[in-house]
Amino acid sequence: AKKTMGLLVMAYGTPYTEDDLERYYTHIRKGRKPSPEALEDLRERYNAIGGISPLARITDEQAEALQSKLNEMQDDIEFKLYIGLKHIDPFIEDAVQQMADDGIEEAVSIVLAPHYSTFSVKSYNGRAIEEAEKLGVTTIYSVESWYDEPGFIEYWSDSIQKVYDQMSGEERKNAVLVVSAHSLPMKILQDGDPYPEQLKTTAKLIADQLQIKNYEIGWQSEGNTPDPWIGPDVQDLTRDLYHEKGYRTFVYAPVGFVSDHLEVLYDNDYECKVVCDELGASYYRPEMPNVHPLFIQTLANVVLNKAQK
Ligand code: FEC
Repeated sequence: AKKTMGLLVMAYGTPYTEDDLERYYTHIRKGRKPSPEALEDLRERYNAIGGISPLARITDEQAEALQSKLNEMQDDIEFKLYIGLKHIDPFIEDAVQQMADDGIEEAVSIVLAPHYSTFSVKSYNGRAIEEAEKLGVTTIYSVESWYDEPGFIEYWSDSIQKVYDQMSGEERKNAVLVVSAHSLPMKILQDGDPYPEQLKTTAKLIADQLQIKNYEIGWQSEGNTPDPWIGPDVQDLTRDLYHEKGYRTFVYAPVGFVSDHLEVLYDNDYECKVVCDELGASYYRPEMPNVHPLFIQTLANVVLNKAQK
């Protein structure tokens, strides 16, 4: 008989309506309400990308596509999807509770973020496992990272190649690829967090595949807190590369993210573009994975591999 397994897909979450902004931001800030100014600043960023983020829709589409792909590609396991979000409902704990209510004994969990960090993936997986242990019904096998999966590298290489193909010969000659992920507070580095090394590996694999020599690592979207964050920030990096290395075409590949959302549509497509415009440089940003079949197939391979172990 076919065995049923839970498929716990975890992602960041985003406000569904403008009214959700404050509770969402408060959750990100671990329960501390943002100041009215900070809230207004965030509201303006969402307004600049059209009011709310497409992330909720895209996360659902990715999760549904992953479930379908997994159930299509093999006959031994029936995967049943549960979505658990980090900062808004349905929370990770809600999803785990639902699995327990449904009597799911085994599940594979995957976070829709490629690189492992104590701050991100570890906290998603930790919350899921803690809730599952409390309820005592479901054993969860957690995928920890997938930043070097061949299909993931191929997705980005193809997406970046399309951008280079659009350039004039002159633009291509002066182009640099900026490969980035979300910055995190520097303190994560003290305990040997693998996050920066994993980003470097993703960047190198993509650059090797494309035979691009001019590429750099950048960090983006750093938070509004007093601690120092990992750098260089992509905007500062852009200015430095323009002045010090003479690049005139900037291609931003935010490979630490997988969807069109605020941190890409605003932090790259608006903020980095402003810097490029100021400098008179060209701005390019390849398409995000979203529900691209190669990307979904890659996630499916990773989940299946975990399920069969
Ligand atoms: O709604 C949307 O479209 C955007 C959703 C969104 C994604 C995202 C991804 C990551 N974050 C990570 C870490 C941090 C840390 C802080 C932080 C703050 C924010 C704020 C918003 C926000 N993040 Fe986020 N992040 C998204 C949205 N993030 C909004 C609050 C306003 C601001 O600071 O800009 C700082 C928390 C603090 O103040 O103490 C740290 C990491 C990722 C990538 C991995 C993942 O997806 O889990 C890491 C998407």
